[in-house]
Amino acid sequence: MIDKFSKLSGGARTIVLCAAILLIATSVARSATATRTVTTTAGLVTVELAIQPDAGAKAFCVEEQLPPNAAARAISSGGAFDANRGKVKWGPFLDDQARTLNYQIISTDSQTATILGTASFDGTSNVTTTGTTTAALEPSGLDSWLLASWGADIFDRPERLPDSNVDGDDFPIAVEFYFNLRPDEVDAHPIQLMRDEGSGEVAVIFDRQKNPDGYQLELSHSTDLSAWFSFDGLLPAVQDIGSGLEHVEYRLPAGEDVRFVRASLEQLP
Ligand SMILES: [Ca+2]
Repeated sequence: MIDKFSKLSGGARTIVLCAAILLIATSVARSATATRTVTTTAGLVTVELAIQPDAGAKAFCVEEQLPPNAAARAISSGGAFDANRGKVKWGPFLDDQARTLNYQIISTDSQTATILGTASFDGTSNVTTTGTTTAALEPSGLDSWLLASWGADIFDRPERLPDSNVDGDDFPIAVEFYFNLRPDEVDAHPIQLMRDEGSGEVAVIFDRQKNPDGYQLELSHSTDLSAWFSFDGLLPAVQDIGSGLEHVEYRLPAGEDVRFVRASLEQLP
């Protein structure tokens, strides 16, 4: 083929030469890389992206496509989560500097998620992100519950804070989460007391999260609202009721006509 072209006119040779330059330019652009690493620590899934633009790149953007029922939090480097499209987006970065970008994934479901991503350089060269493309996701307590209750934009709103009380009932968000109440509707007290007419025992009954995310319930009982006694030593009957919840029933011994139960929720350090 080369011999054949060499016999053509000078103009034809010029065209061949331009084609060669274009091939070189394309080759250089493809040397840019985007590499994903996924790590899980204490149930928290963190994704890290190592982005290496070509020298001389003028601008680049990076995107990650998350699976359904998942959202990104703690996004570095000015990135943002587009809840409508399920995408994490960064940029444009107006230089050719290598960057490490990261975020955490919150999921409402147990799922093995596929994560796809690209880095786009100078608006023309798209590089598919390589490296780890799957992540084992599990519901992770309060954040997963917030995501399921309100959607991904909750992480940008003050209502997510444990002490906030959006619906004006007696229960801040941490309590609504622990007992799986409705965060935007007024709830009745989640702990019920029922006297067993046969044995005279008082049942203390409630549903709660199986994964309370560091929150711990302290219960005490009284007959006169003055002297309070811990539930320590009382062994509850616990039943898995699905959806990440369990049904709990304590029994207070018979012998008292009046019972009061006091509950407080604390977050372990
Ligand atoms: Ca409520």
